[in-house]
Amino acid sequence: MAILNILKFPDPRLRTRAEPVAAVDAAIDRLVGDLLETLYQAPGIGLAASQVNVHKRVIVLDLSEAKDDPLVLINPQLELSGELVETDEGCLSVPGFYEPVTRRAHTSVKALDRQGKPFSMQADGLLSVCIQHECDHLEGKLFVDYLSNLKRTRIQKKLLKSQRADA
Ligand code: QAP
Ligand code: CO
Repeated sequence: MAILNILKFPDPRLRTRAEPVAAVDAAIDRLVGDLLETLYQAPGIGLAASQVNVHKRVIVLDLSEAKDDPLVLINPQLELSGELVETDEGCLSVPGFYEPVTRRAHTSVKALDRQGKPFSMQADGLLSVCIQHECDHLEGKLFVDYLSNLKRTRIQKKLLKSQRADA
């Protein structure tokens, strides 16, 4: 397994729309393993393949305290319902920033698991928000897109500045 480099906002590659996975084969299994290792060492609660510059429809999440309960969604299809809820969201591609985002409370998901087997599930609370956030990445969308232009521009400036300092 390997720890992959996470693209940082405003890298334009984060705007790529991901392609469906045609077959859950050994290469996808390796990608899932690498995504989980990258997620755990970050550490984070969710990561989309788009964030490591692999434009395939694969996301991994783990909201457990012990980081021992991974959820893998391949080619996820979402149906949203319920009331609007506001959550402070962050993102490994937008390090150091958490801002409130409003989304639907309930998510119904159909996806393939790591073995390529179709399954469905329901989510509420933080898991629902996190699934919606990660699926947005597959469309090239980021949580900062829901913020005011002023807030987004300020975050962009600060991140570009710290990326220059890193280089
Ligand atoms: C998405 O994000 C999420 O700024 C997953 O310095 C997060 O795992 C959805 C992280 C919150 C809903 C609510 C962020 C790590 C991790 C940072 C993450 C940071 C270090 C973010
Ligand atoms: Co994110």
